[in-house]
Amino acid sequence: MLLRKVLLWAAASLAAAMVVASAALAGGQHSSAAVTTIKAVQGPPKFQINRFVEDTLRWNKDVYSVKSGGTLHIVNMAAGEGPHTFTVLARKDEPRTLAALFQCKICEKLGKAHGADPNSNAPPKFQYLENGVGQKTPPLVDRPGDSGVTGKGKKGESIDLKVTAPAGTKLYFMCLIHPWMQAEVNVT
Ligand SMILES: [Cu+2]
Repeated sequence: MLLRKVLLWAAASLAAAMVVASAALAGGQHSSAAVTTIKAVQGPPKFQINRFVEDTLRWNKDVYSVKSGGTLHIVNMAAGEGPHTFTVLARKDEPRTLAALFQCKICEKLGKAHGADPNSNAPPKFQYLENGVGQKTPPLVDRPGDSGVTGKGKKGESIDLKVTAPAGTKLYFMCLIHPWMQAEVNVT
């Protein structure tokens, strides 16, 4: 793969809150719904012999929209490379160069806060972070350091995060495990 997995870890437990999932299915693809679905997806790898192999793992969109007070439904539809994290970060902390992707400082810092051991596949101690601090319950999403792991790394696993940031906020987010997975949420 072009970019290695930065951290190898899986979630301790599945999120219990599955109620919102059905609401997400019913909600469809409105641009600013009460429930916005964010999917980790992956197409077939692109490659050219003796040149490169390209990892196509990504979020299904670059820009999402959610109402303040609404819910983000994060789904792992790309479990071939384990779980994903939805992690809000300051724009200045987004890795934007190849070197920054390979040596992702914010990923190391927040991976540590999750209680992940980069040298093992053991589940992280905390599935969630609130403002950069590990906890077992989902954060209220409104600022950098709010984070959740999708699960153990199985296809279809999901978490639901309530957005409390006021309308007009732009939330930049990434996956700590695959740092090129970056997108944003506009709160309306
Ligand atoms: Cu990921």
